[in-house]
Amino acid sequence: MQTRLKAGIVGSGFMAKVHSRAIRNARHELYAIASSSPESASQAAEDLGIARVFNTWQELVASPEVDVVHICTPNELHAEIAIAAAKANKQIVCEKPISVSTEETVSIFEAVTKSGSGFAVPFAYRYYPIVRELRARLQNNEGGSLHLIHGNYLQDWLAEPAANNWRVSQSSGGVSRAFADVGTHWCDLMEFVSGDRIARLIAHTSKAYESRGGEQVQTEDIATILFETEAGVSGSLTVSQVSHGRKNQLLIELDGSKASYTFNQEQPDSLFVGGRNSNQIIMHGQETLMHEDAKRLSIVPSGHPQGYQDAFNSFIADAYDGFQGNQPDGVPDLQAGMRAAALIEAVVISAAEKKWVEVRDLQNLYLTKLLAS
Ligand code: SOE
Repeated sequence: MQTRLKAGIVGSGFMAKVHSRAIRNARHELYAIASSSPESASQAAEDLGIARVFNTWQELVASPEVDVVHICTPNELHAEIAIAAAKANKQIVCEKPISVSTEETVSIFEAVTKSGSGFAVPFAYRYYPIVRELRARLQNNEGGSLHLIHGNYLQDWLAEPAANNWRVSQSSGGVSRAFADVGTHWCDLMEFVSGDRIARLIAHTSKAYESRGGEQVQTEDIATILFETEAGVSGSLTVSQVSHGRKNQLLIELDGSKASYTFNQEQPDSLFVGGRNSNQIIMHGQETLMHEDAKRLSIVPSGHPQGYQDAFNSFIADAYDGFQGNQPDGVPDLQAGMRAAALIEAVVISAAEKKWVEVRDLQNLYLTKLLAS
């Protein structure tokens, strides 16, 4: 029997709204909110129907009533809030990227490991039923041995030169922007479905505009990456937030010796399965999917589209299930957050030094150091 946990959200933007719907959908209590000011917190509380407003995030984290802290602020605040929440023995859901530097990520890792807090990171694209079906087919070797993985993550919300956002600034968003913001989603999904990991990469980053709204642009609009996985698979990734007409296209293609697979987040109810003699389109639905992990997340019959919020709802439901001692399959946890930090670090170094860079295994490196200390 699940306990009804009380959630406190820090932040009042687009992601805070997505989190709030998912918390309610999972039948937990949307208890409180704090934001950059009491006024914005009060407005969000009214919009979202939240009873309790805290004037500061510190008060929310310190409240004995709050069980789970959701960090939905600009990236620069993630580490400070996550560390405080860990020290207050809260469960934590922290938006990606979990910090603006590897150093901050390690500090989070140490605080969360010491406190034993649950920690989930919304790499929620793992929760489309079709993604679980793809993962199961790859795990069953139905595609044969993979020899190529490629794709892109293309958006256009920054395609106009006047468009700006806190993510563009290094101080509030971090040294990397396009790759850290969405390239990490692509990498997480690729490693999740394939069971393989990027061992080394070479990256090139660029800006579409040198300034936005009169401010100098410090972070990349575009990242183009070649990589090799630990299993020796070749890969490529293009990330752009300035590609007109591409709203949120996370496209991943995995080509094996027996079949190829294509998943496109903008058409998340179908999986393309390529073959020499014929191709298939697999649709989501209890009666069409073959694997239990996919059926579990398929909450309406085939032909009824499931979307992003449905995937996010499933992510939160599983994260909270994990906070209560169960172990649902595939929850993106602190290790996923650290993995993203290692990839961001490699992309930033490679782009600056124009060379191939090995991706560090931060989790094992710092767990070893922590246990030795
Ligand atoms: C903006 O690029 C953004 O909101 C990302 O921050 C999210 O992680 C992604 O899911 C949608 O686009």
